[in-house]
Amino acid sequence: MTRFLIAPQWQGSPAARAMLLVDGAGAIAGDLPRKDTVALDVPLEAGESLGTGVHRLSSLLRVRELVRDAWQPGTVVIGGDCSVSVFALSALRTLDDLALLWCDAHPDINDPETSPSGAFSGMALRAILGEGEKQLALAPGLPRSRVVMLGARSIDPGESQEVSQLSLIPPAQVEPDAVAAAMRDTGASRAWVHIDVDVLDPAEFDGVSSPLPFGVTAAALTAAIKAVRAEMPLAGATIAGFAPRSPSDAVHDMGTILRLIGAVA
Ligand SMILES: [Mn+2]
Repeated sequence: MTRFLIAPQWQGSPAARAMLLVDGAGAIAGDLPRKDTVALDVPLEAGESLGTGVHRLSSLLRVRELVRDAWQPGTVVIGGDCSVSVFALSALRTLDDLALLWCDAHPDINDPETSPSGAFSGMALRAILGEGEKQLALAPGLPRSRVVMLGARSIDPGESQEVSQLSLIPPAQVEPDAVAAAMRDTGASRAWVHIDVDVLDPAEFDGVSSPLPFGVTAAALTAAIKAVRAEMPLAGATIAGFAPRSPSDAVHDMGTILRLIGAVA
């Protein structure tokens, strides 16, 4: 049985309409079994950077506290923006035997110095590696050798050096055996699957802040996740970035969302 943790949080997003992430989390929550779903009472306010290079840091720290308090093994965390993966991984007792499959159109591997926006979601993976703003970085961080990046196709100039050090699977090469092999090669014995829904191709998925062409199909992604699960158990998963522009748009995408949830749950 899987438990779902809903984090209707937007404070890490660079998008002009970041609050749509709150609507997206709510829409997903409405389609999950109520008895297995816990919705966090995330504050709506922006919060402050507290003198750091991370916008809205005070609110992000509060969301992290909420996620940690509610965390239980085997939980699927539903965002919100990609920051929720940092908070969920910070709740794990250890990252020692864990590999991370980062499925996202963006590497999210900026630090406060390279970030074009100051938005923490674009620094989320860097924080998981234990770097960037100290108040949010995991300590110890996950080694780069245990990250597999799937579907990235919008890489900031300040990120390319970092990305070149990771195991990379471009969108056109998302194929079950290749993804399973990349995860096996990390030497880890369990996996975390992070999915920003913008990894999907805009031809089959609408509800994201900045759609990017040449993405992954839901069929390819779910087949890849299935192959990974045949290799090693999941420690947990995140589904982030759902930002439908209207309730009817949310309905349009919900079949795909539920398919992704089915793949990780
Ligand atoms: Mn993204």
